[in-house]
Amino acid sequence: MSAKARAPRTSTRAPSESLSDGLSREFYQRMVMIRRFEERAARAYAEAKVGGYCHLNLGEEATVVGVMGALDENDYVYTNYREHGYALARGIAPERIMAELYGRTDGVSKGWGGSMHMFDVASRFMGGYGIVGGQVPLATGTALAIDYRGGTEAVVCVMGDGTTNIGAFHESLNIAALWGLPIVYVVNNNGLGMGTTVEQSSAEPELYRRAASYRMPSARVDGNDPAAVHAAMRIALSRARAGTPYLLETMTGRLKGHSVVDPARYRSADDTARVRAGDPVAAFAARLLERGVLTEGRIAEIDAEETARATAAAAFAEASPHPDVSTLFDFTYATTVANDSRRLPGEALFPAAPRPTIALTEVPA
Ligand SMILES: Cc1ncc(C[n+]2csc(CCOP(=O)(O)OP(=O)(O)O)c2C)c(N)n1
Ligand SMILES: [Mg+2]
Repeated sequence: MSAKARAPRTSTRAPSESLSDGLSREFYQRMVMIRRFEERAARAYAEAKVGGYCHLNLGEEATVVGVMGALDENDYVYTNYREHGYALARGIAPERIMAELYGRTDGVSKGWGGSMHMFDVASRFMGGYGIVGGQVPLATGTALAIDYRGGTEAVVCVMGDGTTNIGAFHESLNIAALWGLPIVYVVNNNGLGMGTTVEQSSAEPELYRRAASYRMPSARVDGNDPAAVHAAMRIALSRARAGTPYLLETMTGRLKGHSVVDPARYRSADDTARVRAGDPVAAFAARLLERGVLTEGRIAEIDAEETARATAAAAFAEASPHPDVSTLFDFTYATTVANDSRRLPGEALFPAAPRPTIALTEVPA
């Protein structure tokens, strides 16, 4: 691996670039699509249609759309468990994403992944990981494979603020910088890791600065502004493709609890009010209205279109069949593994080998 040019520079200044009117409208519609989808997902969860855990991108729509809008079709995407919005913005059909939440065969992971484990090779959407930081070394390995083969693709690895305290984050950034890998680490700083604030958990709370330990360029950007995120992401990607990995910190807020079942009692009323005041969907609508890019009428239409799309996705999911238990292991391992789904907890995985008989010799007194 040849050492490539690196720029040991960090910056808090977001590059200013305004989106074209057409792209602004497209980005706004995608943000509303995510908002309405996530609200519908929360309802389905409350109705016990969705099992397991369910984490939503409510409040993070501008970051999701800005990051994903900058990618090429051939780029690879890794995220954590808070991933529905990223899958939607990647162009995966809402019906397939909702069916995955419902655990049905038409789901993006054939119903076996659920909310946290969406995977779609065709769109190079590589998951969906429930272990905090689990995606970071895998994404870095993908960037290594691209570099090794001389490819032109890049990898984007999305994670939360809390993930920057996981050991694998530091190991991955170190090796990516040493070897000049084509990867952008997006740290979506929503201020909380479950109920713990960034200030309580990170000795350096300006997370983009952590990249400096690896002489990796980085920037912090307003994650509630899709145009700023998009512009910053384009710069990050062009650096990564040229062999300089990059860390982009997006400043967002979580509108709801950590997962759908979390009432978030640990949050102060002030904090909740602050996040609500920064709501990226409302803010972008107001901006586009002011610029004359959208009218009140068109905003209402988009809302109705996206509400209908989410409703249709839920109806599709409801009608999709449950997978047969005999397929439980079919898509889990690369090589065939016997379906062992009927084994009870505590039972041996393989039949016990006969115990060797040990002949005891009496020791004379
Ligand atoms: C290795 C590991 N430790 C702890 C957990 C439990 N856990 C799940 S999400 C989470 C918080 C992660 O916060 P952050 O990275 O900021 O992501 P966010 O949920 O805010 O998107 C924790 C501690 C886990 N899933 N994996
Ligand atoms: Mg967080």
